[in-house]
Amino acid sequence: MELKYKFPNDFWWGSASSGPQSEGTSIDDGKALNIWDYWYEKEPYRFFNEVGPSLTSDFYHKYKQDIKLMKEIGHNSFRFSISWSRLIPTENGKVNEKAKNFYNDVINELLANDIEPFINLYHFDMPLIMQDKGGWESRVVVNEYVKYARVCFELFSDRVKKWFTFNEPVVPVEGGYLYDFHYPNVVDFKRAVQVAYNTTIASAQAIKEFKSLNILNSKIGIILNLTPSYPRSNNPADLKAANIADLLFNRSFLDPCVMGKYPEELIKLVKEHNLLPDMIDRDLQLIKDNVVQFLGVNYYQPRRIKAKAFMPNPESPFMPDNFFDNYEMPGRKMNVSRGWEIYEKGVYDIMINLKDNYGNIESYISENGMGVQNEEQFIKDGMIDDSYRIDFLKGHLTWLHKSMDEGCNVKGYHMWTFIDNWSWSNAYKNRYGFIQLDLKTQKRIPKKSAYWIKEVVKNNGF
Ligand code: BGP
Repeated sequence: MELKYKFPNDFWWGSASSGPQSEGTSIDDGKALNIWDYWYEKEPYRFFNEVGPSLTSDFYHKYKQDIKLMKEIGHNSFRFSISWSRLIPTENGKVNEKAKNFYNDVINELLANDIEPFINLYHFDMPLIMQDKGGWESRVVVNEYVKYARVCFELFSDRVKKWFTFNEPVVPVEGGYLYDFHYPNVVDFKRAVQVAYNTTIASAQAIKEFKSLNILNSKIGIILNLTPSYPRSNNPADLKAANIADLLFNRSFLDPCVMGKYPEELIKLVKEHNLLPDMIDRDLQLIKDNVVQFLGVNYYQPRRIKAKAFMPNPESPFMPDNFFDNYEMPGRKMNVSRGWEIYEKGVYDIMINLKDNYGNIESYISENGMGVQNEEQFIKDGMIDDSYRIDFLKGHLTWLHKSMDEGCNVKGYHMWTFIDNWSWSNAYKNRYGFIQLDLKTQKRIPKKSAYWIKEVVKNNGF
């Protein structure tokens, strides 16, 4: 078959998922509460149709079935996360044997099916006991996280060779400390900056631990959601606003994690507004010495920015949005279910930026996907015809391929996600999977896109 877009033979094809969104059995087998379990207990009305994280797609019990399906649709790699509150449920630091067995079984099952496990250590799921100590605002919690990371490396790195310290660390900052969509629902820019800073320290410290173990043929990185900030126009006011959004939401993590230092402009901005976090002398050296060895890029949507139209209300909390307005570009293509713009070229722009300004660090698309509501309406002969998802995939893969043609160091593409999963406060509103999950029966039914990706992987292109 004549292929228009051919990918390298060792390209990582697969998908990504996370513990809190797929494992279910939230507090069974010795698992302790994390902030999602707790928040749902306290305020179930904050979750779509009041569906919480206790069952999800029950990966905890159904992992064998799921891994078999992954194999069937051609996965050669799969990223999941370890749940800190499952592995180390109490303050004494003791490992939960049942959790250890579960993760060992998952890893072994993946390897037996020739699927390489990529493990992420933290996917928005702060253990409640750690949140009670101050969460990411506290250095005590940073140290506890580093101990937990070390336990994971020691338990699993004989078989797991790709590790990540965090998934999208800026999201808990935005959700939990600025915009009220994660627990603890704080709205406070200064505390948000402290949380962001401490997360970066935690990541660097975990990388230091990892390197000290000299694990053969392995590497450790971080997963960042990079949302290119496109200015409305070339008007200097728009350019300035877009640059600030980029500094706050992309470069605040990208620069320290990949280049080992914060952008001067960001430091200046933070200082000018009295937002500087508490720091310890050796921190900056730690960051410098422990950059990531590769990078996962999550990409869903661009950020479009214009200069602020009005003066902010001086009585309302000081926020990142004091510096810019979001811009709704006329004619933009939308995924209306999620309310996110679809802009396939974003993938290319991100990769070119990494090539030109970040040493062409080895990277891959670690999440990209399309959450659609009421997918049952597209059922034809018992199968969801998600042709819109296939178009979405094609569009993004085409631009990714172009970036590779132009020399970007891209190693793979993981879709979000394998099976419809629990999407935080959106719960099961929008469905992302290659595989449909029947919530009532827990039955797994491949969608059209599952058959499409299977062919793509088989041919290494399309
Ligand atoms: C990313 C997260 C995932 C996933 C995805 C889709 O930010 O890493 O956990 O949820 O976005 O977003 P949502 O579930 O909010 O629709």
